[in-house]
Amino acid sequence: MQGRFITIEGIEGVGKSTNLAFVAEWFRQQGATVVVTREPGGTEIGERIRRLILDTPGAGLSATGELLLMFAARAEHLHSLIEPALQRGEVVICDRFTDATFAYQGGGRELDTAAIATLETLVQGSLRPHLTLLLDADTRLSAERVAGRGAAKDRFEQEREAFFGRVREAYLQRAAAEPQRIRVIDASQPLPAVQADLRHILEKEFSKTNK
Ligand code: Z5A
Repeated sequence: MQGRFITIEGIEGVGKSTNLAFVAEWFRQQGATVVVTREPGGTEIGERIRRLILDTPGAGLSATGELLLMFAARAEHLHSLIEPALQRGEVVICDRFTDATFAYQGGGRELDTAAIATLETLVQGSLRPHLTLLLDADTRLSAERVAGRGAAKDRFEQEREAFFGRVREAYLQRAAAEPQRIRVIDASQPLPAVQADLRHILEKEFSKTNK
């Protein structure tokens, strides 16, 4: 199988981590070498930037500072992990990528999306995910799932419902603009139904007979 770049997106608690493992296992069963990673993070520098972003109290980090840190982490991630793995022909599955920047910093923080697009080109050149799996659920359900985990809240999880409403809307607008790349999955369904939808998409896009 050729190098493939798959990203998983959605608002908090929709099941990205849960389903990332499912998607990775599906590719392994196809005989692929799989690299699982996340953003912000994925490299030593990226994980340090992640802690800076998620743990710094709200007033301590401006929206523009947050945006630039996301792309700084991404530049390191692409350079030292994602691009080399794709060049080796591996499948990279990433928990969030630049669609999250358009959704959170563009939609949620209301920063200029044209500026985000400029940074995207600067950092990534023409590299874009081959497939993006957007897990979609309403903000109340996602907040319930996050609360159900009982862990301490990071900077984003402390945001209000309206913030996540804008984030969700920005994701859905991106999916409507790029339906071939971004596939929307109803994440409010029971997990077996979510995974049946994921399997269906993966089989259509990547199963051995389709290569
Ligand atoms: N961020 C940004 O602003 N800009 C960017 O460019 C990037 C990121 C890249 C960290 O992301 C933050 O960074 C993120 C946006 C910002 N903040 N927020 N919000 P993260 O991915 O690490 O954080 P997260 O979105 O909060 O992820 P999460 O909390 O790990 O959620 P998840 O991975 O989507 O969900 P989960 O842990 O798999 O599932 C949540 C619970 O629901 C869990 O108990 C599951 O067992 C349960 N679950 C999952 N699916 C189901 C179904 N179908 N039915 C019932 N229960 C389910």
